[in-house]
Amino acid sequence: PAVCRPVARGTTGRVMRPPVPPRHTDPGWWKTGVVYQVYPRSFADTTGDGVGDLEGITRHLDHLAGEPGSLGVDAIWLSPINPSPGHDLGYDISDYASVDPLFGSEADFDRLVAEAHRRGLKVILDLVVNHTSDAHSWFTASRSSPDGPYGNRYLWRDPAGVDAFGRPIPPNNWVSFFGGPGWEWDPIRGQFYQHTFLAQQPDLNWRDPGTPTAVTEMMRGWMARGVDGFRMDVFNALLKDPGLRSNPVRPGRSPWARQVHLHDKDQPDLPALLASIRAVVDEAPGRMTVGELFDGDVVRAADLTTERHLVFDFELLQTRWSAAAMGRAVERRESAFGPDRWPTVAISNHDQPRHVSRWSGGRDRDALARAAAVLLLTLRGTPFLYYGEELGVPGIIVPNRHAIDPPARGAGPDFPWWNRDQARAPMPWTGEPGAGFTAGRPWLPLPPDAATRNVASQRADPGSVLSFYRALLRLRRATPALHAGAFARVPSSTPGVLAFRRWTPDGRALVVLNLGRRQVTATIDPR
Ligand code: TEU
Repeated sequence: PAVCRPVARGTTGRVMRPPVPPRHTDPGWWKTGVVYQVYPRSFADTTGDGVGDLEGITRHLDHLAGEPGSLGVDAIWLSPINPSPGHDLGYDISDYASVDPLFGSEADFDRLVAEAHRRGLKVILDLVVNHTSDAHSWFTASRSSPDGPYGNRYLWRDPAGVDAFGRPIPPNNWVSFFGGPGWEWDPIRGQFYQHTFLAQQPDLNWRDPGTPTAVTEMMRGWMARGVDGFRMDVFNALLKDPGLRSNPVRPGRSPWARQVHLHDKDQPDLPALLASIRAVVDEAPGRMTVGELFDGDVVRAADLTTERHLVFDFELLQTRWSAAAMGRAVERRESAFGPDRWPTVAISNHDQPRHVSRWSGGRDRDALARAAAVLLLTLRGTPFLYYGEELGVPGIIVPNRHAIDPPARGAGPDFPWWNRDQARAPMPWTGEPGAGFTAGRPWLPLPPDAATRNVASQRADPGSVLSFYRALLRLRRATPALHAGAFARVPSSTPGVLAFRRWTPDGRALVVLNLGRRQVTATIDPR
């Protein structure tokens, strides 16, 4: 079995020092804290419709913070809660200013924020502004009145010509990340519109001055209701090449991979746009953003990171569970970010296979879950913990023909796609039939082992994955080296072992992980 020690003692002595750094040196919750990602559909259903809701989140806040038995995280990030036709399950928003009735009322949201704040939890919303839903009133107005105030709000273009059958040809070669062309012909306007994701997710034109004005006004509205930050969906794709030039092509496994994405994302004027959006967030202290890097590497993630504004990179998420590979990934991150920029640590989210299933490869799942917890919570950076990982929940199996995730339904040999339903199963709270998640029929199957692997059973078991997370989070909070310290790898010649040190001027920690399949005795020289 994989053996892990949350924080080992080095040959040089004890690692745990008294907590509480002086307040003036505390760089902020966004840096030292731990963010817990809630996928609202799957957290807790209080109405019996089988879909999670805001009231369900509020009722379970004690699981996260505020009482002695809580996990002990610092913030929650809610995947989108705005009204949406649901083609991409909330990532296609039809009204930015309100709460989807599927999840409850405006009052439910305000109560959730108040109850979270009462427990010291910050609240981060998902800001999905690369695109809207095609049901958004901006799009309806844009497609019907090219000369009206919303005429330029999306990326409309005339066809490049017509094909042999008289059908309009798209303006350039861009493709959708979710398969198929990146342009959709709109018979109402008689033009194509561009979409990086589904045709029901038209991309906003961020070069139309109306777009930043409307989006920042909307952000101010949520901040006025107490929101502490935003996770910015595919934030490096907001701006496109003004001339909409075709991308260069290259060999690859899918249409998306067969292009160099020179012109449909990562434009030179992106940092200036981000600075203006981040300035709005910084209008009051204590707020942050985390940008989701879309299809880019860790160097790009580091480039776009600034003070108080984090970026998700997917280096660790895409690395296999081996000490050598993980060690290299960690070093690439460290050298890209350098000592002055602060990374994030994410090993699972709503788009990726759950790491327990992705990495276990026949290993003991609980041991893997614990070792992964150590990685998540002791590397340098702000950890983002995906709901259910604290129980070691495995992925569920949903065949593509039953998939709810839209790109999975279009998967094929030229469009390989991981069915994201598999990471979105309802949270198991109890061993009862609906797992304490719902009194009705859950929108996705419950995890297969929900009857035994759930919050109630793990709370009562000091040897559970949940108890391990809780203890580790407590240790992390009490140890400045772990939540704020510098990082360096410690060499080990023992196969399977990954070791590193973390330190501040007045405390240090040594972390030793066994990623191998066998129990080993490692000699570590922490120097
Ligand atoms: O995801 C963008 C996205 O597809 C990438 O994060 C991708 O998973 C990564 O590059 C690895 O291949 C965001 C949301 O997280 C996702 O749920 C939405 O479907 C998508 O944007 C569109 O809004």
